[in-house]
Amino acid sequence: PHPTPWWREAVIYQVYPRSFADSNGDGVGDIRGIVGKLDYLADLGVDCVWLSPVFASPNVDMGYDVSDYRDIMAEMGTLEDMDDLIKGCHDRGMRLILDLVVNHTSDQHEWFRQAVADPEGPYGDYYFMVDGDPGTPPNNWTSFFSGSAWGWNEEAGKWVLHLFADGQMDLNWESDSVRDEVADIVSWWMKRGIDGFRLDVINYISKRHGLPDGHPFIGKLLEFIGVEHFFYGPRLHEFLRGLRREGFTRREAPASTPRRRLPDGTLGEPQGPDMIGFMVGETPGIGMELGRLLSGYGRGELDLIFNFDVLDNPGHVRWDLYDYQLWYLKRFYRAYDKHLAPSDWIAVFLDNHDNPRMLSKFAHGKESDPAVRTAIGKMLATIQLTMRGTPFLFQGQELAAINHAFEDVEQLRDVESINRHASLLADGMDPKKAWAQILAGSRDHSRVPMRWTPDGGFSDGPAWLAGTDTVEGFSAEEQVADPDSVYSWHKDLISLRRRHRALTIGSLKWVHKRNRFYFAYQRKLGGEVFLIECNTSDKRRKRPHVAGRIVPVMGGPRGRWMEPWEATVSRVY
Ligand code: TEU
Ligand code: CA
Repeated sequence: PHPTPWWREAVIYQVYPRSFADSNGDGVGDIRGIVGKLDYLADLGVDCVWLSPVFASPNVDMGYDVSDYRDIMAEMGTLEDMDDLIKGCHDRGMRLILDLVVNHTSDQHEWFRQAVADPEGPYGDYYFMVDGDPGTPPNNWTSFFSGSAWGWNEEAGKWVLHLFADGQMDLNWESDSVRDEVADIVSWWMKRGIDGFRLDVINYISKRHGLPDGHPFIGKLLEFIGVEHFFYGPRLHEFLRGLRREGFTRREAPASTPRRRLPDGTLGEPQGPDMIGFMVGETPGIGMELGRLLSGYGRGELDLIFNFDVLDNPGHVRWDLYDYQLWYLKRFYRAYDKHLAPSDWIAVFLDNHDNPRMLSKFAHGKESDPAVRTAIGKMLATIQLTMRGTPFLFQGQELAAINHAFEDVEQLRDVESINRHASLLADGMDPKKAWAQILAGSRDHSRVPMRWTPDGGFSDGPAWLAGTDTVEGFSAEEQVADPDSVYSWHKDLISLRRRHRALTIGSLKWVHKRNRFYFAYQRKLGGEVFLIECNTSDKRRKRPHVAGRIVPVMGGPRGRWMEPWEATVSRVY
């Protein structure tokens, strides 16, 4: 039998560095700021930290447009700071993974500059540069950030493909040199001590040969034209296997390795390096079946993928203002459970930097009530931290962070929101309606600065993105001090997981599986059985009967009635 890979038992915490902690008062979060909060993360009990991009970047898309993969963004610090961060994580028993954005580079990247300066030269095939008439793009593909996916480049006198913003140029993975460069970047960071990467839109890297027009009907369904030609391209599996083999497989010893964290939370000796860096793929639109092919155990591709189907009810997109029906969450995880082989594993996430807060989606307008906020915050934590899979928390979830009441597009900083708003208006949409859409779906909701103290505490200066929660009791300082807070609930659950592997690698069996509101299952390993029970509705409901002697561990007592959004974790004897 194979040993369980570390990431199957880990709790991973996503940091959005720009909004986490600012060490020098310029309003932009930085690496020193994160170093200063490592004890906070270690106390919470997370096993691995994932940083959204910190590489050199002109920040057209907040770091998802990289101009140098071997350097740190000026306002975030230096490579030395990064080395301190790696070591600081490892010394506390945490791993550190970075964000690899290699479907595209910034137009400021040296490769792109060389490519446009000399399209016949060595960098000429690094991008999709196509001859044509400046009035007609090579195909009908649209950009995820509005308009055509093609931009006319004056210098090269060619069209260049960008699936995202104007300055995010798609790399041509058909070029052997591109694949070698990416593998070298990964090895370089792995040697510095990084434990793996989250791979940005990694399922988009192989484009159908000839770049044919997208089908207009599919385009209408998906809202973007051309997706069927690159969301699962012909050479995707081959490229992923190559990257794992050439980049993620260690050939050199890393500069540092994480200390082992023991079940009681104390630290042991440093561990030997992982032979293969961890790979979690961001894979929009991939679904369960294709997701299995990309991340199946032993396939030599990705370790995990993110399946975004959980984020919205069927028939809705994130720009719709609607009440998310929580029964769908149960259906989603049950479907997964039915589809998966015992060797499969999933990433369990609810929030990230690309979405409004799920807590707000679930609260149906009631999240301003602190009791509702706390109840839903604990319930979501319970599901996320006891479901069979690897939980990915996003910063602020442990504080029950909610959406921010932005008042005007001028307050937003995200290129997607800003472009979309402009394009809706240009299409003649009523301004009120356009703003309602943006307010429902803007990625900036999750990007407002972390609230460390009641007054903010993120920075001594004005933050790059305004919007601090002001509700009493929900800053990190207050939450840490309160044993009944959402933060403490997270911390207790994480500690419980570490002491009882039934909650991580144990089997999962649904209880009353057809009940729409009773989200309940047992986790079992050897003789140990846990029962997790959540009432995912906003009404009191009678607790269904479960056999056995049931002793609450968290959230008891188990009354005859379950309160709205109540969650309990019990032992079953
Ligand atoms: O996101 C890719 C992605 O497809 C979406 O989730 C994205 O937010 C967009 O709204 C599509 O409609 C990744 C990153 O997570 C995101 O922050 C980047 O902007 C994007 O790739 C480009 O690198
Ligand atoms: Ca700063």
